[in-house]
Amino acid sequence: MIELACIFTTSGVILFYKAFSTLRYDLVDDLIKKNLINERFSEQSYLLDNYRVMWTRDQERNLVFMIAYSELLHLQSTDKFIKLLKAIYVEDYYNQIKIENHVIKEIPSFDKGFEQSVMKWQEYLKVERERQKSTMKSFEETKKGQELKKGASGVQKKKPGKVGTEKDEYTPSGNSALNNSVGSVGSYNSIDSADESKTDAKRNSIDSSEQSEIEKARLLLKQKFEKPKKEPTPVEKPVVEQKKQKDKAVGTAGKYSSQLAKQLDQSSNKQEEDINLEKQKYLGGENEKIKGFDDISSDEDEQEVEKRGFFSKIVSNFKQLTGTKILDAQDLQPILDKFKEQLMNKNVGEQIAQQLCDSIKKNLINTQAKALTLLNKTVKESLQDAISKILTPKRNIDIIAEAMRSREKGKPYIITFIGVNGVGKSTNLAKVAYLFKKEGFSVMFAACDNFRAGAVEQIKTHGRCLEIPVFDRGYKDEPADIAFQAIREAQAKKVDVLLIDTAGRMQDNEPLMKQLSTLVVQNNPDLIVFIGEALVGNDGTDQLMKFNKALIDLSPKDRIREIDAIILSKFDTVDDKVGAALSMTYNTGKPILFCGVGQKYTHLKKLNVRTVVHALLD
Ligand SMILES: Nc1nc2c(ncn2[C@@H]2O[C@H](COP(=O)(O)OP(=O)(O)O)[C@@H](O)[C@H]2O)c(=O)[nH]1
Ligand SMILES: [Mg+2]
Repeated sequence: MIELACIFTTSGVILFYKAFSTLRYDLVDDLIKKNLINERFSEQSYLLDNYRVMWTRDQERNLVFMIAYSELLHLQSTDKFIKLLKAIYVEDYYNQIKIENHVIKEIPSFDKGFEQSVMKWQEYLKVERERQKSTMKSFEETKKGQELKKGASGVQKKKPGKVGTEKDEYTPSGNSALNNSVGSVGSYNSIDSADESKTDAKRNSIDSSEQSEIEKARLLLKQKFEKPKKEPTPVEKPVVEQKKQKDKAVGTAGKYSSQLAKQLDQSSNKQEEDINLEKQKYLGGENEKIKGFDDISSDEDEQEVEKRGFFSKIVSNFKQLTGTKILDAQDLQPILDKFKEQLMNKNVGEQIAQQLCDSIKKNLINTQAKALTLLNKTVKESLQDAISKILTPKRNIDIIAEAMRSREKGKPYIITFIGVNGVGKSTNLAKVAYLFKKEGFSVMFAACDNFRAGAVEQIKTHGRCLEIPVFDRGYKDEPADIAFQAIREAQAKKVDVLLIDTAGRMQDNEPLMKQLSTLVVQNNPDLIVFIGEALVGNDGTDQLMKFNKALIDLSPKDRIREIDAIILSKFDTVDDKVGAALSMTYNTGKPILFCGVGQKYTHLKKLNVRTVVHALLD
């Protein structure tokens, strides 16, 4: 739903303000600071945390129209809504502003105009939906749908509805479209402005005498708003007689009608259409080949690696050592020093790089420099050996086997996902769910991130895409209590696997870490999975270590819980990814359960030794 709508002058006078929830930011202030002061008028939308802030200007009247809404809800055609807001305000309300001696004396209430904009917007969406239904392919008809039908098992059972295009969701339709509605008399009467030409025709057909009357009124108001000699800065607020403004325009949050609230909350209306869009985003990709992650790499791949950069360099360095000479420590040292340096350039921590070099050294001493094939093999095997030692720490975790054991005992297997904001906790939780479903387990989600606006809806979306039930208690209850109730529900419904989503938090925020530790201690999940981003390198290790320490420090001495495993997300977005992967495990002893290699549910892969060796030698 729309969280905020505001209309203000470029000199900072608020003409209308309506907030539908308690916002964590002063979005108006943020917009002014970030964009308007810097005269970034070309941009018309940006993201602040979860809020999509969208605005448009009426240059002629020095007005700014802005709306904000949760990005996660994917509201459609919000650019249309802002256009309507602007058109209605300019046509019917702007003229009612009373100004005397450069002081605003009276601001009209825009509540009705706002409701009218919402209504028009809804009508427009309805027409659009009908139009899409008649022109769009069903999901099954699309290429992805066909692939999915062939490849996926058990996820896409129900007959899907119609889909729209992702592009339609929240991208403003561009400058020209927005500008079209500036001061366009009567343009808001036309709902069908998907066909802009119709609107134009309407515009042109307006009676010219009426047009000139409006033009006159406009001119008059423009004069009224003519700036005083001293130019005010965009945020400088002129003196305003606040009383009327206060009563009528400002602070009306909470007073909107329930009918309006329903219209604003489109989440149920658009479920059908949107869920197919979401499915397109997350499902599919089963047959996709992801570089470095195929379990069996072909001989060709192997030869490619051997021919390329890093590996061939080391080997050719060894080759330069003369003939039948038996290699000793002295021969190897300069080459290994170089190798170490290159590993460190690939983001591998120094200690790890040293360990890898030591391992090669140990295996190469006393071999003959001449035997090149042997050299190739030895370097590679030494690396494999050393890397598998690092990647296979104390506890090797097989979640499928563990879940099976729980199922045999008649208990749900419970995993809690933790980590800082935006690392991919919810997305990877959904990927793990997909994996479990494919293996025939019944799954349930617990929506325990009830801190970030829209987080519950995000999990519900995944739930709908995967046909997995979601246990949620909205945004009020304590996460630990929600988890507790979810576990009871999972037990009662004999669900095999319960996946608990939690809110992101910074590792140094003690109250929030305490909250997390309470959730963990009270509910004792089978597995605590830390989600870290592959791209943050050393910071990821720091986050992981601090999360782990906080859990240990904040749990009671007789029930200490630690992080059990790591999922490294966004592996697909970095080149020197293996450095972070090795460091995290090396420094903490926690195994890497999976790597997230994209946004689809199938983009979850096991990090095997071969992948790392390839990446290091590439
Ligand atoms: N490229 C890529 N994007 C990812 C991956 N995992 C998550 N994301 C994206 O990262 C963003 C944040 O993910 P989300 O699950 O909401 O993070 P959370 O705040 O930790 O729950 C979303 O846009 C995801 O699609 C991944 O493995 N690769
Ligand atoms: Mg999340």
